Amino acid sequence: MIIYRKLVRAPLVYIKRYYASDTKQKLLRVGVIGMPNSGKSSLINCIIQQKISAVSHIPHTTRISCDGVYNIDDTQLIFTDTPGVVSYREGHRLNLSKAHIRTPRRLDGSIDIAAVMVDVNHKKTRNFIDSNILDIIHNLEPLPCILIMNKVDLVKRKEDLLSITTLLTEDRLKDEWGYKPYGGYKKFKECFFTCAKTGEGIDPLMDYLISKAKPERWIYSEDAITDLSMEFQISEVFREKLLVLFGQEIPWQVQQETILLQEDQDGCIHVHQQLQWPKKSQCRYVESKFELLHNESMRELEGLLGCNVNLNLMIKNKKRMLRNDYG
Ligand SMILES: Nc1nc2c(ncn2[C@@H]2O[C@H](COP(=O)(O)OP(=O)(O)O)[C@@H](O)[C@H]2O)c(=O)[nH]1
Ligand SMILES: [Mg+2]
Repeated sequence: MIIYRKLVRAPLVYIKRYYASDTKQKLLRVGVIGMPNSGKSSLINCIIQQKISAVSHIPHTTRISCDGVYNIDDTQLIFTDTPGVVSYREGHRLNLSKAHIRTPRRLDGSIDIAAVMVDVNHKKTRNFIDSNILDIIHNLEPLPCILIMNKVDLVKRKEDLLSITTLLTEDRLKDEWGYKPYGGYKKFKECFFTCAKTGEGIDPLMDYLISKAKPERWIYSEDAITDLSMEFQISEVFREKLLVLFGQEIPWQVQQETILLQEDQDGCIHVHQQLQWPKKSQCRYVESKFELLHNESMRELEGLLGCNVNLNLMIKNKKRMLRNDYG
């Protein structure tokens, strides 16, 4: 029987250096940074082949940084997913937490290489590297930095990729009026074209990263794939579904709690998840799509836990429970 009650990170054992008998271990820690919605979480999920970070079309889906771990032969690659980079002013306007804004700016010392992700389908932002991101990579110097141009599947005129690459690999110049409207960073060590949805273009990226790993002891054990606790991953499943189904304030004002996780004799896991909102109208709105939310979440949980799941989803406001025991 497994029972989790608090939203906690994985046990320290994963975070401590993993001392295995093999001394030939190699390690590379990759910090993935970029504008919101460029596909950072999708890329890491695609590499790890498991959803460890919530993904949605809504910016700022990723709120905290987390690690995705990929082990191959004697090499461990650790991908640190980060919230999308925003300026302090924009962050305050959107009411994002300080941690959310600061996380991508605090990678120094915890990564060996920075991977800057750009959405090449976004016509307004694909011709330049955002000034906040430039500041981050300049601060990380002399750490190597690579460019990942994502969402190539959505670019109809493939020849556009050539001009975008040229612009992004030239320094973005700055004068007394600020940065020029196009340009990027001359010192990118390598550029990659990827589609994080299908995995296209990931192999050359992985080959490159594996070749850059240095002899060092692994940080995570062989079977760890993330530093997030199972309970956190479960709560992210619901948050992602809320973002995809509702948008607006519904996903942002929810209070989530996994009350109980229990495995029965047949190997089916019973998940009791409580979602709570301050207003009754919000609960009623969620109620209107309850079945969809329940079924989609259960399907995703079965993939995550690798077994049958019985989901008891409770939607509450502060005073009374509106729906109970759907599972
Ligand atoms: N078509 C397409 N969509 C993508 C690709 N990568 C990410 N997306 C979509 O872009 C949106 C934002 O992705 P997400 O990984 O959450 O971006 P993040 O904010 O940078 O972590 C989601 O709707 C993804 O499904 C891609 O390569 N191709
Ligand atoms: Mg993300």
